[in-house]
Amino acid sequence: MKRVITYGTYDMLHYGHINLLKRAKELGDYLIVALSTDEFNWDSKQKKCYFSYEKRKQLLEAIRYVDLVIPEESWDQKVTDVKEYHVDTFVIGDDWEGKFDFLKDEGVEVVYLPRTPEISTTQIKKDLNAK
Ligand code: C2G
Repeated sequence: MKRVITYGTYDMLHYGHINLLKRAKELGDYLIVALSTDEFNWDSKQKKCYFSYEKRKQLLEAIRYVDLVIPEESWDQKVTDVKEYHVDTFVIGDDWEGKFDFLKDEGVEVVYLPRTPEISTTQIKKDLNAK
């Protein structure tokens, strides 16, 4: 069974997120999503989520492509995660191109997928404020 992992905040879930998760699942048989906790988002990404971790986790678990959701609490957990979950492939959007190539040293395939254009949580918030 080929195991794939990806990481993200996934706030205000939208079709760009779904496109990523769909393509990630197509790379294997089992997809793990490491979901950024509220604390990690705020402390490390200066992101304040609209939905709490629990709500974002609930939404992700309802997606047919997602098999397991685990918390992302630090930038450094990826090396231990890929070992602990016997991951074959790490995948993330190409806005992160090159940033996680160190995982290749753990024998993990690293894939950067093109982002879906014109949609982002930031854009949604901007558009709603403009109304
Ligand atoms: N994404 C996408 N197309 C968009 C928006 C997002 O493909 N229009 C992808 C991102 O590239 C990422 C995933 O959807 O792979 C989740 O996006 P975010 O929630 O913005 O994740 P991010 O804040 O980039 O967190 O350790 C890595 C970080 O946790 C990644």
